This record gives sequence, structure tokens and C-alpha cells, in this order.
Amino acid sequence: MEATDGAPPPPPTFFPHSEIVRPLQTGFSRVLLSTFSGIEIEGFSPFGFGGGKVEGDGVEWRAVQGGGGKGGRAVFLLGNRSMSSWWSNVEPAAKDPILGVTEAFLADQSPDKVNVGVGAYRDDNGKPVVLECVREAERRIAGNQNMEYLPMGGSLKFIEETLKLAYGGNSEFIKDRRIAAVQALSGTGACRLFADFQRRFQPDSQIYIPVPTWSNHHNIWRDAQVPQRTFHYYHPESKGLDFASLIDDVKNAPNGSFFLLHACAHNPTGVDPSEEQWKEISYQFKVKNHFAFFDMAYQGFASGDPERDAKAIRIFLDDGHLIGCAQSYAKNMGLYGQRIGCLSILCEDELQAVAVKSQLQQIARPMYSNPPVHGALVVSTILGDPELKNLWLQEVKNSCIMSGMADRIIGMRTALRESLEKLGSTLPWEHITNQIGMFCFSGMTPQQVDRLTSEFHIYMTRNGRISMAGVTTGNVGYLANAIHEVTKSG
Ligand code: KET
Repeated sequence: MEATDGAPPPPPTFFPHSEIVRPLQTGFSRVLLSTFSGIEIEGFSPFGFGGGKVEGDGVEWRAVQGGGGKGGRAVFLLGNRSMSSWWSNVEPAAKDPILGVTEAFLADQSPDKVNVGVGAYRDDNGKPVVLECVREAERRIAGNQNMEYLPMGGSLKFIEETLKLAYGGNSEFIKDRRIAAVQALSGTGACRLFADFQRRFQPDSQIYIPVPTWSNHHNIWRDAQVPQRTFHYYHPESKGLDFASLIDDVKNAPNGSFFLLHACAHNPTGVDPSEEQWKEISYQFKVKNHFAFFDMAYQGFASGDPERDAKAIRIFLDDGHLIGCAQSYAKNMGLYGQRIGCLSILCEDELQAVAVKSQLQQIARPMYSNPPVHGALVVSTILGDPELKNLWLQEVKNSCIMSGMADRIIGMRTALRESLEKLGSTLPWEHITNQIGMFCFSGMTPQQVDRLTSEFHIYMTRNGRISMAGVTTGNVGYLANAIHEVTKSG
């Protein structure tokens, strides 16, 4: 270690990241701290070596204050310092309960491994599917597209077609321009935009979320700083809807509360209210003047028919509710990675809708400026062309064996249930075929799920949710056998 009192420091040419940060009214010492990652690290301090500290991968420098003496400067190392100390308080985040399952699945080398975690559709060979209508739309788009920014609120053509799906092709609300709508970063982005909007314009409000729900709902409203409450939804014993408790919670919530509702194919339970029950819920909402925010991530996946799956929303509209709605094309067009969806808010009149839309855009602008263009173009090309739209409707339902998404899932529900019964399982498995949408909420405990993973390389969320979209003719027997093994002892 070398120390030279009194001489002015040489410019720190030896280390490009060093900076002169603070003039000091003092003498200084020149100190060689360490050799680090092949770079000589050097600092100057009024205290000799005093404050320099080598820590793991980086350097933390403390000796910058100090007074008196002959004048001089302290030089210290900002570049490397940040590697060790700026983020030393950061602990690894908990794994996401859904996307973390995919990570674990990918890391498993077993040839038997099965992923029934994330809700992403697979064909009967377990391969991701690109719909034929999407392929055709891409052929039409290819070469005709520029790369300009979309407006902050996204593509108007896309929004127009998307609103027709949720509100109906002949909706008076669309004609009267009463819907404030912006293209969003898929369903997640639509929920998040709404949560931020709610926080900004109803700052004292809370959000009522069903138990259970898609785990990310909690993260979204938490990060938007909207307090959360819950309402009863699922009845574990009957594996169906706890309708009486749900209605009680609706009645007991303060007037004018915000509720998050799954428009169809409830995730994770696969349990939806019947049409009559939706009517009753809508009625009670009216009495209490509650706001209904519909998350519609699976339109088409419950019944195979997007029109039928919009039933809950249409009931609320008929009853005169001013709803909000998050739509996603991740599942029903298989556009997962395109991040294409829509947030809409039905307003009292066009003037209000213009104001609300402008505010939604203002929330989007500092976050991502404007949404991506490709998915919007794919969707509007499909929905804007009667022939392609028809192809899409068939593909969602059952146009061909390979890609009839809703029907293939329904077939796998039957196969899984029958396999379990043939294996002699004495547990009731009707709920596998009673539940709808992408998921089966099996009733398995976290411990049973852990055994499925450790003993059978079957990956799913610990709440017992099976993504039926990952079940195939090839793996359904293996899956049934494993489920039987881990559940037969109770
Ligand atoms: N809402 C619900 C109810 C939902 O299940 C999902 C996705 C989304 C919104 C958002 O999807 P997006 O891709 O942002 O349009 N759920 C599946 C994937 C995930 O967790 O991100 C899942 O539950 O597996």
C-alpha cells in the first residue's frame, strides 16, 4: 500500500469508471485498494486507506468526508461500488406461483415430465399451436406493414373489433361512443391500467377479489396500491360455487364497492355462476350500486362460443351497469407472447368516455408510451374479415381435431376422469368434467402436488390446479396414475 500526502491526485486514467465526486478541504492519501476483476482499483482519501473496503465482487468506499488540511480531492469508484452495495438489501423475490412452475419444468431433465402448470394451450402432441386464422392474417399483413408508433390508446380498428366481441356486434353503447377503450398489454396490462385508473380517480376505494382467483390479481391491485378485500366464491366441499356466501358478501360490502369478476371460465376453479345466478348477482350489484370489473381472459374457452361466453357481461349491460372490462387474446387466439388485449370502461355518455380515455392514455404514456403494433394488426385482420373470423370461431370450437381448442380440452376432462375411475380411485372426480375452461381445480393438497412433482415429474401450481390444456392422449394415463398414487391414501 502506498500513501503520498500532499500531492494533487493524478487524473484517474487507469480506471474509466472512477469519478471525482467531491472536493475535499484536506490533504489526501493515494491508496491502492485491491486488484479486482483484472482491474487495478485505486482511490484517494484524506484518511489514508481509512474508508476503502473491498467486498465480494466490488468496492465500497466510505472515506469521502473529512475536513481541514491543505485542500485536495477524493477520487472514488462509482462503477464497481454499485455492484456490491447499492443493491445489497435486495433479497431474491419469491417465485411466481404460476410462471415459476414453467421454470422448474424446463429445468427438469426427465423424459417423463409433464407441464400442466401455466394456462397455455397445447395440441394433442403437447406442442404450442398457432391458429390457421393467425397464420393467414400474418400472410396478408406481411410486407404491408410499416413500423410507426400506434397512438397512445392503440389501434382504433383493433379496439372497434374487440369491443364488438365483449359488448355485442350491434351494441348501442358502441354506436353511441360511450365506451372508453384502449389497447392494452394483454389481459394483465388491461387489469393493471384499470387498477391504476381506479386508484387515481377513486382513491378511497377498495377492490373485492374472489377466493380463490388468478394469483396475479393480488399483485396487480397491490402494486397499484388499491386495498384488497375478498368475497366468497368457491365451495371446497361441493367443488362448486358458494353462491349464498357470495351474495352475502355482495350485500355486506359498503355501497358503491368495486368487485373483480371473472367473466367466464373462472381461473383457477373452472366454476362459473349459471345464467340465473349471474342475473341475481347483477340485481344485487344494482341494489348496492357496486361497480363490476370483468376480467375476460378466456372468452370462447368456456363454451367454445365467444358470444355465449360474454353472457355475464351482457346481463350486466342489460341491467344498466356501467362496467369495466379487461380482454385478452392470449388464450382464445393463441397470441400469448404478442401481449394483445383491451381495457374498456362503459361511461354515461360520449363526453365522459372521451375524458376517461384521455386519462387512460395518460397513465399508459409514462409506462410504455404506446402499445405494440403486430398483435393488434393480426387481431383486426382476423376479426375484420368475415371469412377469417369464421375460421377463428371454428378453430376456437372444433373445426379440426388438432386445433379445436375448447373441444379437445373437454375430451381430455372425460379421459382424465375415466382413467382415474378405471384405476379404482374411490374419490369423487365428477368435478373434472363439471368444471369448464382451461383448468381443473382438482382438490389436491399442496403436499400431494409436491409428490406429483418430486416422484412423477408432473408440474402444476400448488393450489391443485391442473391446466387441462397441457393434458394429451399421450400423457393422460400417466397423469391419472400419478394422481391416483398420491391421492389414494387420503
Ligand atoms: N386474467 C386471468 C383470469 C388469467 O388467468 C390470465 C392468465 C390473465 C388475466 C392474463 O393473461 P395475459 O397473458 O396477460 O393476457 N393466466 C395464465 C397465465 C399467467 O398466469 O400469466 C395462467 O393462469 O396460467
